[in-house]
Amino acid sequence: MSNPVPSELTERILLHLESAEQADSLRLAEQFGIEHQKIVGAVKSIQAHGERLLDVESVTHKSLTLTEEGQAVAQSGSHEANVYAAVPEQGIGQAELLAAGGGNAKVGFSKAMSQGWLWLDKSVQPPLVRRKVATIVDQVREQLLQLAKLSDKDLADYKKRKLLQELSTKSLRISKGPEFSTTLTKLETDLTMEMLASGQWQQLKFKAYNFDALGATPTRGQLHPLLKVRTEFRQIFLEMGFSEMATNNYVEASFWNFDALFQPQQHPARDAHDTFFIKQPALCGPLPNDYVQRVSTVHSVGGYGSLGYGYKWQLAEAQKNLLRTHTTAVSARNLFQLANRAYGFKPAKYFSIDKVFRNETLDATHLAEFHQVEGVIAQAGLTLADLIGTLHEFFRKLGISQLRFKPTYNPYTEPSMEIYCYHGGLAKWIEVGNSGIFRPELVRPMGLPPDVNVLGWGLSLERPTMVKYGINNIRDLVGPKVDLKMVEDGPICRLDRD
Ligand code: FB9
Repeated sequence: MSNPVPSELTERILLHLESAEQADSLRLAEQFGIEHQKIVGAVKSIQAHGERLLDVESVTHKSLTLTEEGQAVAQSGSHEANVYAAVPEQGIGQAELLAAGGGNAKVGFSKAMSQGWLWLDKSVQPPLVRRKVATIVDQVREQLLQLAKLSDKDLADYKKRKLLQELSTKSLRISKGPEFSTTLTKLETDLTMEMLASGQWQQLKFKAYNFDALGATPTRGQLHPLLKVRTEFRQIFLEMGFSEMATNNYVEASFWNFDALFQPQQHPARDAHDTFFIKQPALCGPLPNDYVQRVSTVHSVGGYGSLGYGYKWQLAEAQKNLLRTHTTAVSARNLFQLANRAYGFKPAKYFSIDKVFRNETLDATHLAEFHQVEGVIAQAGLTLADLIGTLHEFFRKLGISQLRFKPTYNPYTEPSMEIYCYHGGLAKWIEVGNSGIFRPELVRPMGLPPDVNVLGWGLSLERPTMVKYGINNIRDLVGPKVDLKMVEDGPICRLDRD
């Protein structure tokens, strides 16, 4: 609590006003011989008292004062007068004159020349500076000593010569308010039972409610920015008619994470450098046999128009448990369900947003886990145009309109495209995801009808959250080093607004 304003100062001001009607805080300060700030503090506490004892308006006083240089000129003469004074009868070399005259000699010399006080005698070598007039009047100095008489033109000129500066000081003009009194009666801030019972409340003065006062922010939970962005993504998918896939299984069988997605067993992503394999339980539970058979076949000898990979597919490899490396494994499970529904295939739109794990080299934007956002659409006759159209609609809802697509390779989609957007804030094109049409070697063994195509795309949750919240290092977003204040003060997230 700052040092309380001595109540008598408030009373002194009120008493002063009793007779003066109105006053200026700067004048009062001089009069009371008290710092101006104290007066302002006292006025503020009278204002905060609750009743309108005073009317207060802030006024700005513009005053012209001499600058340091101006004071020097007023004290010891203008630069030109000093230069003139330094010119001896017999004249003096210009260089010597300027050297002797200090920092302002140059200005002074040109002013003295322009005033016609000096002239340069070039008839001698070196040329000599000589006096042109016997005496001078240092008008500048004169004028700076009596500012009040100066014309606006001169004032402006001296301001330009940085001899004068305009100072603006703020003060308070105070006058009696509608509830003026010379005493600050203590205002009650609480209506107590006793006051009511005794009826005393009728004599008392109560402090007015200040409805502008900000309430104390209740300590409350706060959603982590990632969860706010997840909510926005969910909203977008639901608006586009997608339903969310269950993703509550971080541990996945290699079969669903890789084999079902037609990712060959010797693919580099399948070794422990990229994937976290589970030691206990090392192997998964039972897999749907006939489907496993079809997957084994398509890997080894192909089918559905594919040559396959031509290697001996191992069930043991497919049974290895791992931490899923993408939620596309979840899509595989759901597409298999869709293909084997009791009532046969029906068009479907699924999405998932959950954690995936990759044994990657850690850097400012990569951790060993991130949240993948994925969308898949299964329907007869879908084309690449449908995928591009859907991506435009999806990213439009993310507030992103300019998209570019770059062909890429994924083991489970053909054609595949990386998605780029032009990000106005970052003023550059950034990669915002990956997409493609799932290969027949993936969808056909599942039992999906031959005319059904499945589109898919994916991105991360962390990247858009970092861009949205202006976070450059992923460790400031997730992990032990996160500043909870960042979470507490995180603004609401509207992806479609900048
Ligand atoms: O999120 C990514 N970038 C991104 C996304 C949004 C964004 O929002 C800003 C407000 C505008 C900013 C950036 N990326 C995908 C692109 C890169 O960051 C990339 O370097 C990192 N990627 C992750 C994988 O890293 C190995 C992001 C992650 C990713 C990549 C691909 C998929 C999912 C996540 C996929 C897929 C897929 C493809 C076909 C079919 C089904 C799924």
